Amino acid sequence: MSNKSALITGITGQDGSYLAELLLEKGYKVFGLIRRTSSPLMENIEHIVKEIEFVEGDLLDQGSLVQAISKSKPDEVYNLAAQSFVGTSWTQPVLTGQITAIGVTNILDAVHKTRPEAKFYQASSSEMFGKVMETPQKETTPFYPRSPYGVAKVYGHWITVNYRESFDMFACSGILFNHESPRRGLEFVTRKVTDAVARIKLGMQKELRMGNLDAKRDWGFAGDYVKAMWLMLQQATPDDYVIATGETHTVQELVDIAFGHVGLSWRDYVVIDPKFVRPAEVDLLLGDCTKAKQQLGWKLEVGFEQLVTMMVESDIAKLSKL
Ligand code: NAP
Ligand code: G4F
Repeated sequence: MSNKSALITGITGQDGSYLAELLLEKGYKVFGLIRRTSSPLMENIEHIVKEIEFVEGDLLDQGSLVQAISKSKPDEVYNLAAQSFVGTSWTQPVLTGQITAIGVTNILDAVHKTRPEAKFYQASSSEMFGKVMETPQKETTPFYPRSPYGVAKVYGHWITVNYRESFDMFACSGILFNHESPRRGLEFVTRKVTDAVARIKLGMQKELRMGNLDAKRDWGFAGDYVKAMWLMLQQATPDDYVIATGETHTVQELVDIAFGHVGLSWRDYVVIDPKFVRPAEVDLLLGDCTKAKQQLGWKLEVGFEQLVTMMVESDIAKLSKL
């Protein structure tokens, strides 16, 4: 068992919850940064809430980050907090930049000034590849972001590289392709679909309004992806890694599998609504994670169809209890 400690920003989110579970299993003392809200939502970490020590803070407030780091004295810092929904990044572009871009400098700099020996993980994204310059995308593929979110993540990525090169910090950036789970937020396409399929099956909803069904994504399971985050910080030297499945599927395939799993045809329920079509789309993401497989020994356990059916089953179980 480890006697290390870790500070996780974004602990209430999908990835934060799986990472906290993983680190607790490994014997870490886990600190979770939470921001003050009037109605705290802890659904994803309810089952482990007693094992986590919470520290108050916000990526927008550097003083609070310095205090959180001074209090927790972490060996490892995982920066998972972000305004993470691409759609909202067009309606709140400034806030997205402040949290998802400048927020990274706020925490990196707080680590550099108060705990420079701590290892740092930045949650970078395949959205940085945007209008892809090559397929499949790997660590050396040039970035061409297509949303304010993608632009902010490119900044977060490069400032992490810059602190590593300027100050010799152990800072890694994980370029993760889409990863999903029953804990995914309801506005992201996978969970939106599996929640709707469950509601339609249970007679609680009549139709599902969607945007672009032709977009292709490389979708994996979040539980597999947090293992890669941890592996990056256990290496002898810091580096950046693509984490992906190496398979791509259209949104239509996702919808087809989800409805098919409960014996329904998506064509009877899906309505295309321009409201969900984005001002600029990322048409195709497909990752090449050869480097992570070879250097980290990372491997995938859950495939695409298994992921979608797991999410449908989970949503049916949740909604059946209401
Ligand atoms: P998520 O479920 O949306 O969680 C985001 C987390 O960030 C929440 O805990 C949220 O806290 C926190 N947060 C937002 N603004 C904050 C602020 N100003 N200060 C402190 N905390 C703040 O996201 P996720 O899917 O777990 O993703 C984790 C990270 O990986 C994000 O940085 C995301 O951009 C990145 N990423 C995700 C994927 C993916 O497919 N999931 C792929 C590549 C990269 P509240 O509960 O208070 O809102
Ligand atoms: O599920 P999405 O909203 O995820 P997106 O935009 O790929 O971003 C996610 O993955 C990134 C990694 O590549 C993360 F960095 C980011 O934080 C987030 O987790 O949309 C996926 C695709 C898009 O092409 C979108 O246009 O689904 C398409 N789509 C079609 N109809 C829809 C809908 N997306 C949403 N959210 N809702 C729809 O009704």
